[in-house]
Amino acid sequence: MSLELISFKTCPFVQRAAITLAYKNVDFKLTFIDLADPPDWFLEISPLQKVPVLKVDDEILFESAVINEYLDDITGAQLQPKDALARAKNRAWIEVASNMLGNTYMMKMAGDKENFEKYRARLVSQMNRLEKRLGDGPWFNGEDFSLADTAFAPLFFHDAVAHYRFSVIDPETMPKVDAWSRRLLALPAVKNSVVPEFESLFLAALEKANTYSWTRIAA
Ligand SMILES: N[C@@H](CCC(=O)N[C@@H](CS)C(=O)NCC(=O)O)C(=O)O
Repeated sequence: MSLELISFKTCPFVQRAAITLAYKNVDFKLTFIDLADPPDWFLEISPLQKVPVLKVDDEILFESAVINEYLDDITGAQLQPKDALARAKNRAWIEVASNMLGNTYMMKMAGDKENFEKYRARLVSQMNRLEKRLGDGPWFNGEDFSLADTAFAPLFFHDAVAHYRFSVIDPETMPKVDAWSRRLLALPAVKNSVVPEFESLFLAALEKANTYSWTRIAA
């Protein structure tokens, strides 16, 4: 079976799949597209016209959470709880992570301080809720590393961009989130889940869109 992951270089949702694949040592082909000018073949195969798309031989899968569950099902030791309720709760929290990724994007892409602060406040409140959900770790479910970890890792990766310049994690009030985040960022599968030029591409996008976050970096 051949696996091909269709990617955009700064997309955190693609990063989830890349982390799962690397963590499980699975070989795959990585194909980059430019979302500003998507090729026709991509528009043809992607129902929501979004990345990630996973090609499994000639079949098409989309949606990062679904792709990760499939990848987990077909490879190695399972990264999902066996208990049905625990598994469902993990899925629900992965959805929270998706929402938080959306708020992170909206915060960094905000054109003015007011919108930046609006999305920042939403994220801080979500991080506080996450802090209450976490146990003693080391991972989201305790001892067992899971797809919840591979789904949240890109959020923390983006939180750390520009030397934590826009981090919403307060180590004093969110010690569990802070420790979990740093543990995830230290994993090779997470470190190597983006291209080396990730940060410069991301910052260039902030500059190009004339964002409030860029004016703060440039000041
Ligand atoms: N719910 C989707 C979200 C994927 C997503 O938003 N991808 C963005 C890039 S990071 C995208 O392809 N955007 C293109 C568009 O919306 O036209 C998932 O989890 O896979």
